[in-house]
Amino acid sequence: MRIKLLGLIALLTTTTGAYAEQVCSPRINSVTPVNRFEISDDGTVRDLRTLLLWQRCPVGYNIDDKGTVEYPEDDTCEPGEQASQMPWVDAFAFVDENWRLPTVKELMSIMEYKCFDPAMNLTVFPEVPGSRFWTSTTYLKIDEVASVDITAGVNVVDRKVQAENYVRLVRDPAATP
Ligand SMILES: [Ca+2]
Repeated sequence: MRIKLLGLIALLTTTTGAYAEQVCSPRINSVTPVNRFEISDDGTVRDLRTLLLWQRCPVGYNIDDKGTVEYPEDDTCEPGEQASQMPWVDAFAFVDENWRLPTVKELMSIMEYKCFDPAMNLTVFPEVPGSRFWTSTTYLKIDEVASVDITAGVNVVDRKVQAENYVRLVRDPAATP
């Protein structure tokens, strides 16, 4: 047990690099297998369980399918011109009549608990260097918002103005033609 714990500490302390190595447990069943999703060639993905439509990359990144639309395993999120990590208020510049910030419950619904760093299916949602994503879920304390740290797939609390997090937009099924 002690050795396992030390191993975990070593793992946590060595994952400060931009692209850390994702670790997945073969003993835990995947909750976000690829077949739960319908990946489109426009950078969006439909979650067939919740019917929500997600952007595969955060705001500020563009999907690169590497010329193989039918093979999502090699897809990456490439940084574009826009800033990608921003204060909570700035996220609303990317919201329109269709795309919005997810609630904390919605964002937690695409976490993959089989994996750590990040706790996400990287075929469906390609990796980016940071780990915290904004949600639309606010608290009674006026300057605090729920965000999700995808390293372990946990709900955390961030300050609206001081923190700079990623934005992954979501769209309701009814808003999709
Ligand atoms: Ca591809």
